[in-house]
Amino acid sequence: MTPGLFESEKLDYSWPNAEIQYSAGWLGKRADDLQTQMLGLPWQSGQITVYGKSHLIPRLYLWYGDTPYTYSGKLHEPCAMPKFLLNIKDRLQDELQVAFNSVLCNLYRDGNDCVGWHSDNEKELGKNPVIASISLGATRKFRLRHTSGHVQTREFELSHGDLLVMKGECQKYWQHCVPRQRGIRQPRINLTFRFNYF
Ligand SMILES: O=C(O)CCC(=O)C(=O)O
Repeated sequence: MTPGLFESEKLDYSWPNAEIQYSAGWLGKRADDLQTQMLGLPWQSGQITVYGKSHLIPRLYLWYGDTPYTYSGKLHEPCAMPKFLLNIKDRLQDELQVAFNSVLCNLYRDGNDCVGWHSDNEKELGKNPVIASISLGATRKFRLRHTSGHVQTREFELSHGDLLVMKGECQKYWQHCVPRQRGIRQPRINLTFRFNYF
């Protein structure tokens, strides 16, 4: 039986106007094959400039979508999603009743790879975007903090096959990150489906 969305293990953390929905093992048995398919894709590395100095982004990434997308200072042309990602997108759209037209994929090669505090608040994502995030491979921490004073925080351990959805004013009032966890030797893949207006 395919697990229903948020059916068995549902955790909803609601803050005024910002909501996180978490579904453990949402992908079910599909997770293993999807991980293998994702690892076979042509992952890219990128650079960021901080205080005038160029650094390698500490993870690999891929972009698929119907629109162009600027990531790490580089314009990515529209690029059709492989069929196996279109299938995941369709399932998300059905279950969440939200349209997605793109996916940003991250490959954390091991616990040294990470993403720092940020919000997905690019203009192209529109007001209050719904971001559906799927995890594969190694379990990693996913932290959130409120932008005002960073006092309110929340932490999830995201594991193979899990789905976490950020919606409402999450991107306006909250930041998220995947911190370094140096003991982790296994890769983790993250897929964040979104609607990009460009
Ligand atoms: O890897 C994750 O769970 C989060 C990725 C992320 O924050 C992003 O791509 O903006």
